[in-house]
Amino acid sequence: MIFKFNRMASALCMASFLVASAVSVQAQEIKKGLSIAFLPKQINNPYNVITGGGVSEAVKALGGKSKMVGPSDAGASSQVSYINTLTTQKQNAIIVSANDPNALLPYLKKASEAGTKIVAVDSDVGEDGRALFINQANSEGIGRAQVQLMAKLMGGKGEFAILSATPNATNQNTWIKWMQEELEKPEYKDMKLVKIAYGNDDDQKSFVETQGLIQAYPQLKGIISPTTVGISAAARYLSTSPLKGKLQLTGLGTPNQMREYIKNGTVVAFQLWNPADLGYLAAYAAGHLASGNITGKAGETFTAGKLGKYTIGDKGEVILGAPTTFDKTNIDKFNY
Ligand code: RAM
Repeated sequence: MIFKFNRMASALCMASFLVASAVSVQAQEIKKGLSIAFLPKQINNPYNVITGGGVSEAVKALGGKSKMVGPSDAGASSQVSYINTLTTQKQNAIIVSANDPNALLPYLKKASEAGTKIVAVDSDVGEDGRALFINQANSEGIGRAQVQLMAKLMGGKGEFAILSATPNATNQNTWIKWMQEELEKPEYKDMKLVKIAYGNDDDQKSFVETQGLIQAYPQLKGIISPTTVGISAAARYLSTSPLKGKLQLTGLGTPNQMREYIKNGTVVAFQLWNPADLGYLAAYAAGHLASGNITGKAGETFTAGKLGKYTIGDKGEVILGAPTTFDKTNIDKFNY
């Protein structure tokens, strides 16, 4: 009897194990035919275009339909009408890089209520507005590394400024907060952050702001521009200025936009991650959410095609990986 019971119990155990593993295998499958939209900060920023390329590559591999829609300026509320349209269209998921952490919240909530899954990428919205935030790298690490690099370039001494994106950008503001924390350390006592200027992720405005910083602070030794639009505009300005090679410029840029400035000695080093991988990862995350495989809880895992397996961290954050530092020794190995 006991023997029989044990056999029955182990058969039941085995059966439930098989069911459980079948469920977990099936649970990782992404539904075909999903519609996944990417709403970047602005559509005419090369960085966003590369991220969009990663989204569309992944969605294609998943057998879904993707599109990239968005404003031509990175204004705080210019993304709202796009969210509303995508909600009406009943997209399965929206991947959004926010120009403002709060301005989009009520509209994203409405989209979620209507059944659209929300994934923030690159620049977060408030935690209430999305299930996941796909972050390019650890925000604290990005901020601190920018100051460390600047210190090395300007010999730890002198005035420097930050040329940021828009005043409300979640990502830049978070990085700047960590830059300021890093600057509290005694080793930076001879460095002074004199101004945070905003080029609004607009090429012309960033160019003019660079000129303004140089005029207002004649002793300026460096500029950190943690935006691909800002750093390339500042590099263009400096490349024809007598300060070329004297005023140190670093920040976050795409290798393709910065290559000529590295080669002609305007810039020594800068950093970034692969924006295409960021979009690719966000699209897989969106696919898994829309298929019910994950909900955004810390500890859940999912696979992202060629990028492998990811685990969701606290507050629904998923980190792509560590950034790369580019200089004249490695820039030619990168094409994005
Ligand atoms: C710009 C945007 C983007 C940021 C990069 C580094 O393209 O502001 O949000 O992540 O720079």
